[in-house]
Parts: sequence; C-alpha cells; structure tokens
Amino acid sequence: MPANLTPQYLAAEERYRRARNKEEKIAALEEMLAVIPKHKGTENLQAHLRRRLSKLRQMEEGKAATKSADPFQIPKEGAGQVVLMGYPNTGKSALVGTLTRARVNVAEYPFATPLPVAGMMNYQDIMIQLVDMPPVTAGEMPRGMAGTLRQADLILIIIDGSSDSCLEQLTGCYDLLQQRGILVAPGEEPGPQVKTAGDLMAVVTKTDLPEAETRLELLLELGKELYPDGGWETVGVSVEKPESLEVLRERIFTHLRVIRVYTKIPGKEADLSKPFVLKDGGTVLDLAELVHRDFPGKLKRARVWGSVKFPGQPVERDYRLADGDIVELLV
Ligand SMILES: Nc1nc2c(ncn2[C@@H]2O[C@H](COP(=O)(O)OP(=O)(O)O)[C@@H](O)[C@H]2O)c(=O)[nH]1
Ligand SMILES: [Mg+2]
Repeated sequence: MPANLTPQYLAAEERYRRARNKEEKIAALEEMLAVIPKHKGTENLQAHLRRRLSKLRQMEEGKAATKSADPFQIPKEGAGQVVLMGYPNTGKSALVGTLTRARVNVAEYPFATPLPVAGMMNYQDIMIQLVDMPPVTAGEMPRGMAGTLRQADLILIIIDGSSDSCLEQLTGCYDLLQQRGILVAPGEEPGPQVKTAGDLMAVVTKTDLPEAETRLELLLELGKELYPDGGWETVGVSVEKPESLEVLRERIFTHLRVIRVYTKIPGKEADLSKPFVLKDGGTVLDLAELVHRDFPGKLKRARVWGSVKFPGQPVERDYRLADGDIVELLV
C-alpha cells in the first residue's frame, strides 16, 4: 500500500466501491486518477487504475450501442440535483445553457427540448447538477417526468416574465405538482418523497424585457395566495444580466441545504480546493463515512477549525459541522 493517500483519494476510492453501475465506476476512477498523489510510490497503483479505467470504458462503449436507458432517470451528480419545470419557451434551456456547459437547444419555437439534458453548474468550490426538461402544458407533463421531479433535491418552476400568461404558468405548474402528489398541500404533513415549499423555487425569467419586474411582483403575491404557510421563494433572472445569474446560483445553493467541509491530515495544511458535501446537520461521523467506509470504525479523535470556540478544538463524533469547517480526522 503506497503512502500518503489523501482523504480526497480515499473518498473517490470509496465512491468506486459503492458505485452501482459502470458509469459511476468510470467517474470514480477518473477522480481517483486526478487526485492521486503523483510520486514513485503510487506509480504501480496509477498504472493499475488506468488499466481498469480503459477496460470499463471499452465495456461501456459496447453497451451504449445496444441498450438505451430511461432518459428521465438522471443519475445524481455533485452537491445536489436541481430539476427545471415550466411551460414551452419560458427560458429553461437558455438558463441551463448559460449556467452550465451542457449542450442544450435554445429556440424561439416551442418543444425544442424533447428529452432531459443534465449539466453541472459551478458554485464557488462545488458543482451542482441542473437538469433541463421538456415543457409541461396545462394539466399535462411528459411521461416519466413526475419521477424526475420526485427525486430532485430542488425543483425550479420557470415562468416567462415577458409573457402575459405568466400567472397561468405558475398556477398550471402548481396544479400539476399537487395532482401528481409531488408537492404537499398547504397545512398537510409531507409523506416520503413528497416535496414541501422549501424544496421549490419560482424563477421568473427574461427580466431584461419590459414589464417583467411588474409581473415578478404579481407572481410573488400569487405564490403567497397559493401556498399561504410560508410559500416558496420567487426570484427574477435574465440570461442577459450576469449579476442576476450570480444571485440565482447562490439561492440554489442555499436551498439545497448542504454544507461544505474540508479535511486535513495531521501536521499538514487543509486541502481547501475540494470540499466534502454533507447534508445540513451532518456530523463528524457522517464526514468520516463519506471519506471512507473503514473510517468510522477506526476514528479515534477529531479536531475542528471554524464553528468551534478555539482553532483545532477536539470534538465528539456526533459534533454537528457547519459550512466551511476544517476537520482533522485521526485514526
Ligand atoms: N430577452 C431574453 N430572452 C430570453 C431569455 N431567456 C430565454 N430567452 C429567449 O426565449 C426563447 C425560449 O428560450 P428557451 O430557453 O429555448 O425556452 P425553453 O423552451 O423553456 O427551453 C428563446 O428565443 C430565447 O432566446 C432572457 O433572459 N432574456
Ligand atoms: Mg427547452
């Protein structure tokens, strides 16, 4: 076993072990190769990983030609999966195309997006997955789409701020979410896999066009009427206004309710380039579990910099971490 494997490497290796399919295995191996410390002691391991990767890639290429998977089942990647929902021509593809590098089709005609397209959006030091979707219309959504919405970490209802039918667009999407049991009714307890208003955001697009700001106000009011207890957040955005896109990125991150935690090896500086992403409320033990499945059993002590009183303070396994914490795991 070569020395000096970092928590980043071990975490990638753990993802490889837990991979449910070849696609995930390939992604994990690529990451292992990217973060493995490059020195003599790891040369054999690097060569071994490269061989394994090329074998898997060959198998995948063979498979792709014969089998097509369900396009509405999008494997989750990154810190969270955000699925867009909206009427035709509301600007869904333009948003995903601007915020990610996904190759989407932006068009002035409706139904230009026949199938979901996923892309990764940068937010500070993490990546968030955005999924462009085919449109919904009054009372209807494409087959398979309800499943995609149900498993999303966050749903964005996209409303065209330049359109006089923007209020119908919001009620139309809201009704669909209710009818399909995706969104809990106001005042009711959410069941498993049912979204609450906090898992939803209304995004009013094309705010560079006339009267979009006025419509934004109306949509805010309508949101409160439809969903009196708390409601969802409504934000305006335009692909022509970069500052509005920055706000949207930040609001999406906040809504995902995750924290970023950095690990450090005793006696070394923390690696601040690649955080581990935990659910809000995640503990030291959750972090250890994410780094490597053998870690929780071996974990002796942990020290934290950030959310504690003094830097490097020892903490218990059930200590709740905060966004930006640096953690030293001692085994
Ligand atoms: N002025 C303006 N036009 C936009 C904006 N976003 C999208 N559009 C235009 O709206 C039309 C529909 O956009 P598209 O992203 O294809 O909508 P989709 O059907 O919801 O995916 C295209 O002609 C886009 O160029 C925006 O922020 N400002
Ligand atoms: Mg589209």
